[in-house]
Amino acid sequence: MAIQTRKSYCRFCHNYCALEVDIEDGRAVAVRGDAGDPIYGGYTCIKGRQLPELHAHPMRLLQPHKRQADGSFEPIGSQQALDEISQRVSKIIDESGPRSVASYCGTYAFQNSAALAVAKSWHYGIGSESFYSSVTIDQPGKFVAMSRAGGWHAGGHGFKDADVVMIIGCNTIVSQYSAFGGIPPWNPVRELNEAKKRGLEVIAIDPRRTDLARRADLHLQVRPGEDPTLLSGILRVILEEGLHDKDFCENWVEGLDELHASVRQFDLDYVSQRTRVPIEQIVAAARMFARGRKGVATAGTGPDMAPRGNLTEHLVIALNMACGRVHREGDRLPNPGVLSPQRNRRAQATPPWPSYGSGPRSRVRGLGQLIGEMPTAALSDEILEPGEGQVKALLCIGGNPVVAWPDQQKTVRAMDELSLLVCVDIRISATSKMADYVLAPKLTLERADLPVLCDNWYEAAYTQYAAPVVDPPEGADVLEEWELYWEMAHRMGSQILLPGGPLAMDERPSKDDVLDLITNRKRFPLEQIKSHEGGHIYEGVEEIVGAADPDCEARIQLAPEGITAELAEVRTESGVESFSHRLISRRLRHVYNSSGQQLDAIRAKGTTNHAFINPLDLEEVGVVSGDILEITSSHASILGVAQAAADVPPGVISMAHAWGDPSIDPKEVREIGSSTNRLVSNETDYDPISGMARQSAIPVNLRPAPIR
Ligand SMILES: Nc1nc2c(c(=O)[nH]1)N[C@H]1C(S)=C(S)[C@@H](COP(=O)(O)OP(=O)(O)OC[C@H]3O[C@@H](n4cnc5c(=O)[nH]c(N)nc54)[C@H](O)[C@@H]3O)O[C@H]1N2
Ligand SMILES: Nc1nc2c(c(=O)[nH]1)N[C@H]1C(S)=C(S)[C@@H](COP(=O)(O)OP(=O)(O)OC[C@H]3O[C@@H](n4cnc5c(=O)[nH]c(N)nc54)[C@H](O)[C@@H]3O)O[C@H]1N2
Ligand code: SF4
Ligand SMILES: [Mo]
Repeated sequence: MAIQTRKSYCRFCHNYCALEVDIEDGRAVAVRGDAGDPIYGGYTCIKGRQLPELHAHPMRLLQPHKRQADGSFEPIGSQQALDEISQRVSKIIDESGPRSVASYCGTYAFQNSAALAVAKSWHYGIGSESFYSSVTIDQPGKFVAMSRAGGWHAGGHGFKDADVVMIIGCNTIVSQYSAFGGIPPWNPVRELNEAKKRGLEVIAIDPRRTDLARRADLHLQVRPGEDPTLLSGILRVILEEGLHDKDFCENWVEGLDELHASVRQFDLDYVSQRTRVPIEQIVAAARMFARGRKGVATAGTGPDMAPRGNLTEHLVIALNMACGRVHREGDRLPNPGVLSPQRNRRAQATPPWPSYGSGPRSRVRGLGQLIGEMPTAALSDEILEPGEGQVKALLCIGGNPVVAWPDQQKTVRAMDELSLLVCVDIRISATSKMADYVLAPKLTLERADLPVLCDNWYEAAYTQYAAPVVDPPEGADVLEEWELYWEMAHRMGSQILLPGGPLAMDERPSKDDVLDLITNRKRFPLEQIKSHEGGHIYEGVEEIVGAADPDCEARIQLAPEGITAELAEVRTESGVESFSHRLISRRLRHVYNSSGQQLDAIRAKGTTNHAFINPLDLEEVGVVSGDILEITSSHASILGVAQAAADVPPGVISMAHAWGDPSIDPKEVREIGSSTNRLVSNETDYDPISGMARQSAIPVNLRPAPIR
């Protein structure tokens, strides 16, 4: 049979690379980057290239499965499973109230462009505040900081015309992730090389000499967890030397003097000794950053998972705002968003907005909602803690709590305690193997989607619609993540209200209907977007930044409540502890958190999450590459396969999360890796607003494992 080629985009990660898919006999046989795509230009990575294998993989669940009395799983028809799940959910609501039913939307809920909106609205419809997602264990500090400081209506400078970027603990070249002005992730090496040709200067702040740090003009090899001190030192130099944008600060900023007084306490001897960054480099970074006319500082997961992520993110805002790194009147905004509404941006500040502190509270540690979501770092406690509001049912959508949440052993106890655990997962994972029902999802090439998540990350007015290009394998009984919620609402008589209106409840709507209601204020009708096969740049979307409203009284707050006190507290710390190393998180190119570890081409790249460590440290501990280390925090121990790595400085160990299994047999660490979240406590070292536990810069000791 002839091969047919269709366009689609990859959803293995959130980068959404434009693809061409070869289809033979109704099955995808090959994928490659769409070389004609105006944004991606043919880019793909090893993970995306496995889509054909993934769709046909023997581990892939093709039917829902139900746990039996003896603990085994048996296939069950989807309508039967949905009837039973709806009945059990209704019963739990009747007995314990709507709050006892929770959803956790993990990374693959973000990859299906309808899942999050429908899940959230379903919760609203049944009156349950227990909506959780991976956002609150990712970089919650960004939301806390933005809401305290306020912002700039026309947005901050982007990468494309920046003279300088400061990238703090973000490794886009591997993660394809880039927040607020970092390296465009579509083809990061190409983007970086082109920008360097036009003169861009790059400052990387990372304990590890990463792929990005090697290409940077300046690499500050900060001690893990010491970003608040380092950024305070950098700000101190900028403000002491008067390198900030005084006009901008005078007109639009409040609290600069208080912030200056706070960072003045961070004398460079102290900063250097605590962060292990030489004084000359701190001064050079401050001058390089402030010298550029346009530029941006941005942070990733590393510093946001280390202690005081909110403060780090505040200092990032302070660096950008003190240097006036925002779009001004008359600036051209090439992409205010294609799927988003026109906003008529103005060159003015926006006031602080309350993203936390109101609404329902968590029952533990005084935590509450952040951006309308309950804090995932406390969900295991909400399940284990008896009493009014205890979570009894969990719908886990494309997530893997047992390896991703802080405190693995507590998470396992929580999954065990639930009256009902439903997972929508492509496979039997460390979490779904504990479920009562595992529902089998449709995969990427079988689904329609729009890149809602990154609509205004693109630096051109670009979007792409993916049509389903293959059917699920014959005999499969699969559904989409959002369809679970629709089917429950349909049976339970509740509503799902999307931004564009309610979903029809008598007959299941099409995916296009759902996408249309989610993106109801898009610039172009869905039919027009669908008429372009593949990605397309749209004309007439760009905006020119307008003048400030003369009555605008909003100012960016550089010293909002809590900041000066927290900086004073940091200044009193020595940074010394009784552990030899700090364990930092990282991403591996060939896997996506716990996804991909099962595929052949990926397993050929490695079957474990190595403990990367400096050769000098290896020698000191008395092991060689390939030996097994025992890694012990104040909370627990794990095993890790040692791997000498010159890019990791002494005193640091670098390991990816989301590997292994809680019931790991020590002999299996080479085959399935181990979970760094076993080392983490969510009760002793956590953020008081988001509950974010210390999931990077974890103090640990090392020794050769008793078992080799
Ligand atoms: N120590 C430490 N902990 C961390 C982090 C860290 O850096 N260090 N990072 C944190 C961050 S940033 C995040 S986002 C979280 C991630 O947390 P999670 O999202 O909970 O973890 P994942 O491993 O990404 O889980 C994805 C699950 O989706 C399944 N899956 C794969 N494809 C599909 C699909 O097409 N559909 C469906 N329905 N399911 C699918 C996979 O089998 C897997 O079980 O972890 C956090 N935890
Ligand atoms: N290939 C691949 N891509 C992924 C993922 C994956 O698992 N694999 N995961 C996805 C997810 S869920 C997310 S949220 C994004 C995250 O995207 P990124 O934030 O870019 O994640 P990382 O690549 O882990 O980069 C974090 C960097 O922080 C450094 N770091 C660790 N601790 C500290 C610290 O205390 N201070 C400083 N300054 N740096 C520190 C680490 O050395 C690392 O280089 O990536 C996504 N993309
Ligand atoms: S970077 Fe790789 S995994 Fe991510 S969308 Fe592109 S091809 Fe897929
Ligand atoms: Mo993430």
